[in-house]
Amino acid sequence: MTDYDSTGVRCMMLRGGTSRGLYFEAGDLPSDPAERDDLLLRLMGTPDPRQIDGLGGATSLTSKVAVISRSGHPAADIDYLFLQLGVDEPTVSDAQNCGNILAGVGPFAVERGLVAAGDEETGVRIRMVNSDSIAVAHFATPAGRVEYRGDVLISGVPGSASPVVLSFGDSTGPLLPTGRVRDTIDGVEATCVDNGMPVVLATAGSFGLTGYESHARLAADQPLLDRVDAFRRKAARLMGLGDDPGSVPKTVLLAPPRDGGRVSTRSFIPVQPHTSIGVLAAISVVTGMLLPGAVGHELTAGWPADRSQVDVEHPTGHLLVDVVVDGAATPPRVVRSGVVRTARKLFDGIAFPRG
Ligand code: NQM
Repeated sequence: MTDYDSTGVRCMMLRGGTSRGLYFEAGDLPSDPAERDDLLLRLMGTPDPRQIDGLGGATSLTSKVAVISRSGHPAADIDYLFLQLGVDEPTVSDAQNCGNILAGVGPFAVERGLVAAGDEETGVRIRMVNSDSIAVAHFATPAGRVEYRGDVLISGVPGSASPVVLSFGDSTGPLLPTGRVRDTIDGVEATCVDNGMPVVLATAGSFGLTGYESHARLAADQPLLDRVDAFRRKAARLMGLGDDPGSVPKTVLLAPPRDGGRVSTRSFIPVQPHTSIGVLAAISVVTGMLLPGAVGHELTAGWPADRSQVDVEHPTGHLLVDVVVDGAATPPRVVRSGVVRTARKLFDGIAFPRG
């Protein structure tokens, strides 16, 4: 049996989109999930609000893990299991996916030799184990090496980097997990939708907000956070996610755009406010809004027919998503979704768990 405390664990840290994660090859971690989770918590420095004795960054967006292996699936090159670790609670959850951490998965697979790089560009077919669905990542690999430098800017990340273009196939679960396009939860009109991320949509006004509040203002409003938590727990039951739904669903409050975008959003993941918005969350928000009868559908009236660059406003800028939905089909069907992100390798080496 490996004594990870003395050998350490091979680990790469990458920024993926607006998140940061520890990326591992599955074979470098214990195969027993309980042992693996214990090791990951000790590497991350969880539980501790400051994660002072580990590699986490003291927020949920920087307490993320990707476990990567070659795939046995005929439509995929590699398997990507996403794990969300707690910060001050010793939790490890596979209940959700993460489209930001996904941005680093293709580059990691090339770095580790799990996928052969093309001379200019590489496409990696990734099975997202959490949702059993396929994503494809395209990124630059001049002379067979991952190029991280580039001129693409994404809101919430300083500087620019090389693009990672992500496209998603069909999500396997139902798009409307409650079976309805609209529900009433705690007297609030809501739409529960899942196109890769379970989200519950409501208007900011129904929570007594404008929808333009800063992250700090929302984070300081404990009664609001309590209300969001109660709301999303009821939504979880209606969505079949059970009484202890972990990090899903995310609540996303909508307001008319005010900065040239198509909608303004404030997301809660699942209780603390997001500094921006998750990738699959934004895709699910736009998917839901496009369905006739959904909360926020009226905001789509002025949207152009081309849905390849829907601009979602969030507290620190904009996220552009590509979503085409066939809302006339029964049940409604997603034709296409995708997004452009960037990623950057931060370190590659051996990480040591705390004892
Ligand atoms: O929705 C945060 C993030 C996410 C998830 C969260 C994400 C997604 O911003 O695909 O990216 O929802 O906890 O990384």
